[in-house]
Amino acid sequence: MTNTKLPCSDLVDKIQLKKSQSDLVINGGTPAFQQPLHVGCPNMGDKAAFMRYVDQIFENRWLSNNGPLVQELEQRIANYHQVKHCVAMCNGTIALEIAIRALELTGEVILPSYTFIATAHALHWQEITPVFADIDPVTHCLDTEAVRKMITPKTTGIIGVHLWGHAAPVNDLQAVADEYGLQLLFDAAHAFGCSYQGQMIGNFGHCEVLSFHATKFFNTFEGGAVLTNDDELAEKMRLMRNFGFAGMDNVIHPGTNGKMTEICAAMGLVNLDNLGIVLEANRRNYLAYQQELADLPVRLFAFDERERKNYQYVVMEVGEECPVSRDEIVKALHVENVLARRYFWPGCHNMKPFKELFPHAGLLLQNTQLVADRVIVLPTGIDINCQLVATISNIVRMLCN
Ligand code: T4K
Repeated sequence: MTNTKLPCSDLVDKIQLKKSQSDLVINGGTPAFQQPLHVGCPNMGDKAAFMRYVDQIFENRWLSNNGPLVQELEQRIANYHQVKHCVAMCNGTIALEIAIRALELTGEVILPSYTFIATAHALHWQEITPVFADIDPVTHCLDTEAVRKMITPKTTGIIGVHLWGHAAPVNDLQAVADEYGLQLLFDAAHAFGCSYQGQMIGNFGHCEVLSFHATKFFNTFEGGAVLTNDDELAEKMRLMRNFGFAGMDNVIHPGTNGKMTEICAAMGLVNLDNLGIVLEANRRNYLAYQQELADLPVRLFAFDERERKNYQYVVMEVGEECPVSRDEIVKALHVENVLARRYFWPGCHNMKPFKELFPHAGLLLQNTQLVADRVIVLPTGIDINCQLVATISNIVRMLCN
């Protein structure tokens, strides 16, 4: 593991300390931070190690098409998640699309509306109707009973989303899928390195889809993968990501271009060596937020301490008991240069094209609406430290008092 120093010191030197409410920018003060603090600032490993891989790529003259670095990355990610196959792809959305096609989903597929829009787009893009089911207001993941209510004769599958890295109700969803003969897969874009009942994500449903986007716990610039224990499914997806080629001039399956490049795999290999540091920073920041926000009328999303998690998303919920609204807090944080996010407001069902296609979907999505109106995601990662967390939390405190 590389021993990279956490690069927070520059930011700490430039903090504008706030002692009273009049110091807030909304009251005429100067911003707490000179540079914007992003949710999703990339966690990057050792640059020198990356450059050594670049040299190797130039020497090999092998840039794409299942190159040696992609194969090494796949093996290491499969080992990490204790799963048989990792099929690397160019991004998480294409990985979802390929998994959906490989499972031959058609008609209607049930998923949460409270997710990143890519989950719903991946279905709609393939002329499958996304049917939005409500979530549990505590876990923010699919509510199994709500899923049951949305099943029709046209339903062919369920996509559970492990939101914030917290596992969807895997066993209950599997029981429903078995009862109705449906395919089950998981959007595990947030769940790299997380577990469910002690077993690593990647081992549930027919397959699980990871995202390695720049903003994720683990990134390959852009990238994604499907994890599965199903040999046939893995083989099918390998064909599909490479136009269906089974050797020179031999196309044996419909396909697309979902390949990961060697340069992306190089970034992944470097970032895998840095995962311990990212996890340590994320956990430290999460615990610091927990302590700093404990006495405020907000709630920090709680993770099950028995499970493995990556703490990549620090999710703060602003309830009705709070004297200021969620949107007022976000606005006040933004002018302080804390670019907190309202993920995943307003819910997929309120975005195009789904808003027009299903104008009444919200009637059955009351918990989705409630949660989407409450959540603020705060900055974390290796560029954030406890002092920055304290400053951000202090702004929230002043707004709430
Ligand atoms: N399923 C779920 C549940 C997902 O959350 C996602 C992706 C997917 C599927 C699809 O996987 P991919 O096809 O993306 O692999 C971001 C990401 O773009 C998106 O990947 C992610 N989810 C989602 C949760 O967040 P945006 O539109 O909110 O933000 P974006 O990409 O503009 O970046 C956020 C902030 O991060 C920026 O304000 C600045 C900072 N940033 C970003 C990049 C790319 C940097 O500092 N450096 C960078 O290089 O979607």
